[in-house]
Amino acid sequence: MIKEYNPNEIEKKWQDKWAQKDVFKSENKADGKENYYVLEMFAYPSGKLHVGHLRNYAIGDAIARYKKMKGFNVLHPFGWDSFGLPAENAAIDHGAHPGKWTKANIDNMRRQLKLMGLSYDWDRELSTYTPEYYKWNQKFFIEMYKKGLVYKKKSFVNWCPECNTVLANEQVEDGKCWRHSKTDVIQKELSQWYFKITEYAEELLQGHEELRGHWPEQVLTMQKNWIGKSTGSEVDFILDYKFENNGHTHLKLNDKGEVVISVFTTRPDTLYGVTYATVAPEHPLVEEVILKENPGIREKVEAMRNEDKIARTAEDKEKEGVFSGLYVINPVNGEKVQLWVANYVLMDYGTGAVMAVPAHDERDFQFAKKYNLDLKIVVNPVDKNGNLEEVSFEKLENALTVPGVLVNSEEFNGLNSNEAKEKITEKLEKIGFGKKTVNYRLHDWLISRQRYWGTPIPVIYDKDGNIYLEEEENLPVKLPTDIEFNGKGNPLETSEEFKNVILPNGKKGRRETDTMDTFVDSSWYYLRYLDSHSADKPFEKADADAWTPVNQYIGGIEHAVMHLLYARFFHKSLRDLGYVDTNEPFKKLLTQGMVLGPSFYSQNERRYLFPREAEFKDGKAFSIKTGEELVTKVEKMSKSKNNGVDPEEIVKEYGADSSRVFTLFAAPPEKELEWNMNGLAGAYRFINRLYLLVSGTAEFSDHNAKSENHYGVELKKRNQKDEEIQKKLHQTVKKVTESIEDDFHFNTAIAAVMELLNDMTTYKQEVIDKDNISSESKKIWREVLEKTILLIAPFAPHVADELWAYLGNETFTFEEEWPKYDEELTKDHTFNLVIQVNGKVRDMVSAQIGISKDDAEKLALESEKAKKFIDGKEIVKVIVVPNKLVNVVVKG
Ligand code: ANZ
Ligand code: ZN
Repeated sequence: MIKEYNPNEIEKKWQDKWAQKDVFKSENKADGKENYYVLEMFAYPSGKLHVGHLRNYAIGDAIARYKKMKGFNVLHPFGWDSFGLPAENAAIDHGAHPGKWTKANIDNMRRQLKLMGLSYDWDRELSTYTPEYYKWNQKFFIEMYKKGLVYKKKSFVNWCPECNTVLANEQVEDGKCWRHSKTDVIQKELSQWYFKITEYAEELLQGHEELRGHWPEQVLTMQKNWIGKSTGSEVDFILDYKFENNGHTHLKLNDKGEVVISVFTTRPDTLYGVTYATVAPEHPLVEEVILKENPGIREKVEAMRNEDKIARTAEDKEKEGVFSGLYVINPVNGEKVQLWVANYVLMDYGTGAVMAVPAHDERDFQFAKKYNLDLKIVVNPVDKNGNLEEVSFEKLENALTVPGVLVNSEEFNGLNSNEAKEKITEKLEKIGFGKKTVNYRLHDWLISRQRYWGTPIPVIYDKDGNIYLEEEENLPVKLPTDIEFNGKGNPLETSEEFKNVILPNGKKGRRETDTMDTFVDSSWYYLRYLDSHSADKPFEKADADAWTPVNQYIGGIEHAVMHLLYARFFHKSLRDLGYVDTNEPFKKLLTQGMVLGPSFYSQNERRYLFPREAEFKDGKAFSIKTGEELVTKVEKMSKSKNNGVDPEEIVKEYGADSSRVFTLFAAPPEKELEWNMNGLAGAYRFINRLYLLVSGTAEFSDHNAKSENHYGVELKKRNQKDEEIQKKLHQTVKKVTESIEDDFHFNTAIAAVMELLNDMTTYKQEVIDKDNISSESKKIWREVLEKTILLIAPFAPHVADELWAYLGNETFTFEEEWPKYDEELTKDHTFNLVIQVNGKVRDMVSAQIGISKDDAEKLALESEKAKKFIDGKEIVKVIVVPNKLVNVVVKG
């Protein structure tokens, strides 16, 4: 009986059955099975799924189902990254409490996810906005504080006027807010909370060795650049100034009470070329000494402080500075050089002070030129032949930044730059004016935010501002609900009940109103899934050791230096707090490519039109309303370009299976995916064909043939067509398995099944549709149908289960074993035997591999085509190359 393929009906039916039978429930331990943890990055509950989600989850689900069928104990959970600003903004705009908005969004997105038929173990679902979750953020914060991994510090920080909160460095992109690409981030001096990620800088870098080959190299490079390790020397210059120490200084003093200005340099070989020195406008020397001695330059200094920090160091940005009126002394030659305050020196890199070598550093060069400062060449570049090139100062247009041979450098003259770096640093160490050091661009992670919708920081202050950690038995410190969302300042400040607390000593205290960066929430959620509902532990250590690092993590590249670096830091901190023994959170990382769609821009209307507003002629797009030809592009799907598609509508129209098959088939997971309605329709037709073929021919297959005994097929009894379809089947099983094992190349896997389906259609016409089907053919057909269904089960699970049941099976494909192939059956058993006469090819015939020399000779002599050249002539000899050719040599 042939039925209509009706995805909506089939999908609903199987989703209900899976839920009823709790098929996707997973156990932390399964005897005799190896664990496999597959994790898609959890979702921010914006309210609706987008196509990027669909792709991410289709990939993750295919992996989870495949690994389950391969016999692993699979963990595949889902949750919600549900703190953050949008909920608060919605509260300001619509008056709904952030919690209500968030919950409604989660409910809707969970409903949409369920339409996709994903194999999540929903019992493990977690949501970071719940006190049951964020309680553990607070506990970790307290333990990290006690271990010195959390501290509070006053400094200049990034402030987004739009977000109304500070931002971590990672959240500033080209001087703009990561959430507000048009808003300049400004600098504010504030007292903020930090996680000491810099303590792990070296380990985070070294850890890349464990990840190399398993993470995209691009992500490792981005992290490496972000960590920014730089090896060099610290050199101490003495300030030529009599400093009165009042006991409150932040300056570095030597035992003679002199002020020491340490600089960080990667080029100690240029130390004799120093002609001036600079400090950052934020350097403590500026307030403590320079502006006291020289109050007239305050305005200039403050203007520099207010400049954008990123622009300040950009190559093409004009350097600004002002002479401090003071001098410092070069430790190797005793030379007195001017000390300047300069905008291109940053306080939070190195020591905040620089020894300037205009002859060999480009920024110093530009600065010196502008302010008429001296240049002194101390490194002569070596040309290719090793000869010194004469360089004079007048000829210079740029700094000489390449290494070379030292000149004007006393006893170091003649050394090359590398030797000189070592030797000069050795000298500094000997005289006590410097040492080798390593610097990292990575800064501590600023985690406090002046917002409501985040984890409250578990800290109380007394009236003098002393810090008290909240008692552990009082955790969680819950977010209060008596809050005004008026869009002004931090909403938590409006709750008297939250702010005012009594300290353990009975005195009045004030609760910290800053909350944690939401990246804290996402730094350890993969561990919480192991015990999502436990009230007295974040998770069990034994589980954490058994399940981390996560075998396969899947998400977007945009998290390369935020989430993925923070989580690695957190995992290592938790290890050092005794929570887990492993070093890394994620063993393998797959960054899925973006989803692109065609966009249609109207130059007249200056906006992107929706596809429904366009009509198409000769591959061009025109506005339906005005007829104007539109600018078409294929670009990342986004709301602002009106080129997105709604996954829910797609699923309603074509079914979840077709949508999943299309996204997996159209591109390998790591590459960009061009959304294409024809492709989607193609996926639908493929499933439809498979559905009709299986449901239309199942009755002609041998229902008693079981996989356990290789479907009872006796190889010798197969006819040519049986042999061919079975060979194709086994080749396909092999191809699909290998494609999945090769970094989850589902696209080639699905392509292989499509090819198989073509052969199956031919076999159906030539064998199954005929009247007397042999019993061997029936067994083989059974094998073909069953294995094909199992092969597509990870991609199109609903229709797979439907057809599986149609064949009379009572299990779910999810519980079945992944189909096996027999290497022997994948091989070709025939080959094309080339027949030559006197070395010229005259014919080609099909022969069994391993055919004997005599039989091969016989085939050649029987060939009609060859005969024409042999008959009537004398056969001198017959040469046979096994499994290749026969050459008949004739005379006359
Ligand atoms: C003298 C010198 C001579 C330098 C020379 C370079 C070339 P990386 O490689 O990025 O680590 N520097 C040090 N601290 C700085 C700060 N806080 N703000 C701005 N610039 C700073 O760069 C290290 C080099 O950048 C250091 O080496 C220093 O200039 C400058 F021919 O010292 B160098
Ligand atoms: Zn912002």
